[in-house]
Amino acid sequence: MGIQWYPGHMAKARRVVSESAALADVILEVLDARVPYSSRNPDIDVILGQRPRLIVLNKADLADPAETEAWTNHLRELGWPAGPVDATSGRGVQAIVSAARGLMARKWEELEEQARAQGRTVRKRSVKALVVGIPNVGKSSLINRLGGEKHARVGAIPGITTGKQWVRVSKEFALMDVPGILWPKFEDQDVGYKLAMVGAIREEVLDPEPVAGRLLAFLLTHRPSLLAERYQLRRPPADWEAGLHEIARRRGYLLPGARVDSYKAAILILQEFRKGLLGRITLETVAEFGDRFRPRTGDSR
Ligand SMILES: Nc1nc2c(ncn2[C@@H]2O[C@H](COP(=O)(O)OP(=O)(O)OP(=O)(O)O)[C@@H](O)[C@H]2O)c(=O)[nH]1
Ligand SMILES: [Mg+2]
Repeated sequence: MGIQWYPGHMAKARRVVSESAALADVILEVLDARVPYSSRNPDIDVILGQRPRLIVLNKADLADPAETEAWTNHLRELGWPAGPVDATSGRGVQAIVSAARGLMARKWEELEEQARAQGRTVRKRSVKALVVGIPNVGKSSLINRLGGEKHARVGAIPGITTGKQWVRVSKEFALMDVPGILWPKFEDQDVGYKLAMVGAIREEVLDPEPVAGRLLAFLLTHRPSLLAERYQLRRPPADWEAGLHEIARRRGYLLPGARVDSYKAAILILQEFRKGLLGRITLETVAEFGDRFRPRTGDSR
């Protein structure tokens, strides 16, 4: 199965993000801590331009903590200010605020210097930060956390935010919430599958079986005990198809004719993975994917 998902509204969303970026002082680029590589828009530098940016590894509560720490360190070594966040509990949010303040302090210095050279003075205004990322990654949740209130609508399916909205979170900060964006083509099908696993792609356009199948194959290779525990499997299944069937049987998902309902099992596995019920799982490690991030260049800090 090929995952291709670029409905018309995505092109519009991309335009909204790009235009909004032009108005922002700082960008918060939200990645999914479980798939830092696949959740990063390959065109992000083009869309955002050279603006101060910091990387938020959200949903850290669902990811392997050791891997999230490794990713945070790796990104920082590449020159990106970065930090893990759990936008549902608010963990890590204060560190992001401090980092954003740090970025802004540098920018104010530059502006003041320029103004002095031109014999003007600059008046400090609130910082405008744009929050960008793939659908369903937690942008609106993060904004609500930063604002300490429910400003932005949040939901478990991708595509909740449709327009743009400035949210003033304090005297110091105004945040812009925009729709999540995907890119027109997944060069690497693996990226599409992972985005489907973490819930960035609308269910209506997905066949859950191959997506759950890929997840099972990953878990059978890397974390077999998690599957055995969650679904009380006596023996590790030989492959993902056997796994899917076994899980369906254990759950009593049966169809007429003594067949198992592997479709229903696939949906269950994806739902449970997304809720963290299978454990804290990172699908992309620094060891395997770290070198796909380039060092920060120019002024994109
Ligand atoms: N476990 C966990 N869930 C989160 C976290 N952040 C957000 N969520 C959940 O993820 C889902 C999507 O959150 P939103 O804040 O609506 O995501 P969004 O990026 O604004 O999504 P769109 O507007 O659709 O692009 C919701 O069910 C949130 O409760 C997090 O850090 N951890
Ligand atoms: Mg949103």
